[in-house]
Amino acid sequence: FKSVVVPTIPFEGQKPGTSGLRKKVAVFMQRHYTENFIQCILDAQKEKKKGSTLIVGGDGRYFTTQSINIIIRIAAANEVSKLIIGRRGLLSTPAVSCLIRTHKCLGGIVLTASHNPGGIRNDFGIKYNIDNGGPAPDQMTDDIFDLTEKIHEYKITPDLDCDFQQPGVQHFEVDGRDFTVEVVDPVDDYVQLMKSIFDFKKLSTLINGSETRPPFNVLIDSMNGVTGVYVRRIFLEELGSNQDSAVRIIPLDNFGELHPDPNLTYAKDLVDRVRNDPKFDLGAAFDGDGDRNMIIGKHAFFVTPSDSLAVIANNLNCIPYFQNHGTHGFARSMPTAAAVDRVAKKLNKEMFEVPTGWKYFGNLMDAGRLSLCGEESFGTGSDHIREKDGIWAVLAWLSIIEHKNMSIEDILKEHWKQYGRNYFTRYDYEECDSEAANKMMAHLETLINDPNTIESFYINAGKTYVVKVADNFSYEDPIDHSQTKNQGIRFLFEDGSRLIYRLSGTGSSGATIRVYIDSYERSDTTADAQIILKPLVNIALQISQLKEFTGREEPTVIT
Ligand code: VG1
Ligand code: CO
Repeated sequence: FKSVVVPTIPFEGQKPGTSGLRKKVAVFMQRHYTENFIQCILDAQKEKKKGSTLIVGGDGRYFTTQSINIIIRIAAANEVSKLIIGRRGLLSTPAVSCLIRTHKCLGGIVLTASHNPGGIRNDFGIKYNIDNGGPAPDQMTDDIFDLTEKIHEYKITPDLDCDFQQPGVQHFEVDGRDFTVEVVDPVDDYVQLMKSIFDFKKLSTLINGSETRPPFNVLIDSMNGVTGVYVRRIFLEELGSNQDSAVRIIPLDNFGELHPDPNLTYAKDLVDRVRNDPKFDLGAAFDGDGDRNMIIGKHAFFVTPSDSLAVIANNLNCIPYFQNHGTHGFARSMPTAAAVDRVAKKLNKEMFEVPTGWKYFGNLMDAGRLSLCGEESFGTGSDHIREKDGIWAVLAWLSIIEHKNMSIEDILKEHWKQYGRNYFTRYDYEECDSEAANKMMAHLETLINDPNTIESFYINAGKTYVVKVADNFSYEDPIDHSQTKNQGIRFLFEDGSRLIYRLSGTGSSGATIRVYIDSYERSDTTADAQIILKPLVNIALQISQLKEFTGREEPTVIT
């Protein structure tokens, strides 16, 4: 095969957000659009791209096949030596991270827009992960973006056709060099990793029951995303869970027209089934690419991701991996409620607070200072890979339940009794007018810069909140000392309550405003979060004048 140089012109806005470049499928389908971006990803690797091996795969959404064909042809022409591709293009985000690490690759290209809807009218996405298995850091995504603004040609091998429906190795000669494509089973390596972390025998006994314990019934909802293939192998085949304990496990390129985001709004089917059928002891759902998880207990008892992180931190002794590897520090993203901080304090572990996005955990893990971390956005994970990991989180919970022989609700109640409870809720206002959202953020920026804001107070429903700190969160990475600014407007009150405002960096149209509300109670730990937090929610709307700026009466999603 011979490669050719194709002239092109830059496209505006190829700027990776919180987690990769996400746009409508139609945008990626424009002539040269995807080609440009792939060429820039490779060019950002400079000389290292030559002779490298890359992992390629994604959640199987519409445009996956087309984009993999483009990646194969551009990689071949750019002197990449080898691509390892998931069969049918499928790889969950955690599996990509796992494969990069086990095969010691230069990196991976993840084809997903994660929890965003898929299909021809919806979103596609491309994300680059580096050699540690984690999302490219800001420096690299900035480099990629700079390249996309200057690109004027790309290299491609137009006649190279390569099937990736079945596992196997294929060799090609491209411009006189060897180019290899290895198609792998998407699950094999990942399941090996999970078996090295958890005690599958114990988990199987938990699920199937024993002489002393009845079966523990799970209901797993893959929401038509990529986790279906992992759930089938791990839960149905390895752990022997019965066939009807897993639903929507065939990956569909439009996710069956649902929004593959595991929360109380978009995973409502699962929540309703578990609420109405007392047979189920645990319900879990994942997003399209399998890095997010939602855990609910019997009768749909909801575990907030912030609490999930804290409970896992408090029970790492139930998981063989941590017994073998020891435990270092814990971390959470800034908007995540601080429940895990209390566990860190008690266990005398280092605790880190990083900006939103999994890329900020990587350096700490590589430096051996971080074992377990999470985000309020249904992300939980550890240093076994460098991505959050939905299936891992469910296996972690099952390990804890097996060990403690308690229900999810009882585990949480015990935890709150010991540590107190961080009530947390997030209000999302999706697809707002961008200009209105920007104006609201500018208004908040003015407020935090006004010296009178400190010690000002807000009263709602008989509760008074005094502002102690008001700022825009910035972060210095403790390892490489890189600075990250403008990561969210914060109002920290004297009683420890917090209000945080951010604009989402994962949407593909308009602006999504996220308002995070967090309040700590030492003794009143079993109330309804929405009721407890109502006064703070009202104050959040008052401070931001969100309704006035956006015209929105209600959020689109509450988690
Ligand atoms: C959101 C979440 C963030 C998460 C990111 C990627 O980002 O808030 O916590 O890391 O999605 O998750 P944003 O900028 O929209 O708030 V995933 O599963 O979509 O890769
Ligand atoms: Co995801």
